[in-house]
Amino acid sequence: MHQYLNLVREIFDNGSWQANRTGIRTLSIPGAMMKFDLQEGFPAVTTKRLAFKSAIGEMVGFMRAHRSAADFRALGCKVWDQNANENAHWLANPYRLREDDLGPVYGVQWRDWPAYKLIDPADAKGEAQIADALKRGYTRIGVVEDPSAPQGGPRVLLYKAIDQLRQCLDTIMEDPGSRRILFHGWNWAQLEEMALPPCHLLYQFLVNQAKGEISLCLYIRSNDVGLGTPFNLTEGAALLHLVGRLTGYKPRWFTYFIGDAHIYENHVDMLQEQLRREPFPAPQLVLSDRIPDYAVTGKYEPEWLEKVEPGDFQLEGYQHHAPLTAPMAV
Ligand code: THF
Repeated sequence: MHQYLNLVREIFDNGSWQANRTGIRTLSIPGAMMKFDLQEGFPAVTTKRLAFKSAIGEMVGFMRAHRSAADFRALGCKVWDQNANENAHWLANPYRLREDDLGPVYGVQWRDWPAYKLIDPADAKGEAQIADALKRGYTRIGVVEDPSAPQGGPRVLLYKAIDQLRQCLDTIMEDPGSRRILFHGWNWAQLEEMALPPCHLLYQFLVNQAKGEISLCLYIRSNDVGLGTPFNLTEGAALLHLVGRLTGYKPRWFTYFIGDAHIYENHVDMLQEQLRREPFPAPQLVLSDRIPDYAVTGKYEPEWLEKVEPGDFQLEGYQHHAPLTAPMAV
């Protein structure tokens, strides 16, 4: 994991101190990239002990569209507790439903992105549009006045929860050459309903049919390099392994783009200690045999996106230095 340490070094060398929402300053750089060949091993941080089970639990919770820190805890992941219950702004937010609620974060958008259509039934193509929407799984909610329509007038309102992740898998199976196999977390219509707007927010899969490989580009608008990056690397790589297994492709390139790459002031000691340590060789990720391998069965079973359990992911040959940790900025 020299790439991780190079990023840490680059931030120490070139970063600027910035104030932010948390009140704990960060040393930040604008824009960074890391690229991993998953055939060479799994991008686990080795210069401290990676909380692998916790990170995998978080990814499994996202795939199940969880929005409660309690659900993440039940999967072995406690990292959402503080954002759910200790941020004063969130505690005062009218959209916070109850203790442990996070709002419609990550997985809710991945699996249930709320989509609406307003169709003018009087338009020449209105009936055809409504028929098309119903065919696509939209539900007719009712008739409303559309204030944005130039002449006013009634509009048929239709709703559907879009399963972006499932859509990605279906497209990998049906149209692997597509350059549109992506899911997005940045839903402007619901940002204010979330405990935290998404940091890792754009995932794009790329298939190389000739080589039988699948790759992932991930964009993270803001990344806490001390705590968040090791988790997000683990999760993206694990997701690519899982999607590859379910669709019959070998996981290959994992490219990781960061917008604001930063080190919190109270993580400086931890990361300087990591720079003094020599990284160990990358471990291997082993997916359990329970998860059907499309390349073997020839049977497409996307329901495993929800059925998969944290224990289905194991790191083999993970050598690491002594544990180090630091507080999360809320
Ligand atoms: N807020 C901040 N400030 N940084 C983040 O990275 C972050 N996230 C998620 C939401 N808000 C964030 C939460 N992700 C840890 C790891 C990931 C987190 C938050 C915290 C953490 O404390 N890790 C410790 C212990 C983990 C454990 O034992 O479970 C570690 O040492 O790795 C970015 O997605």
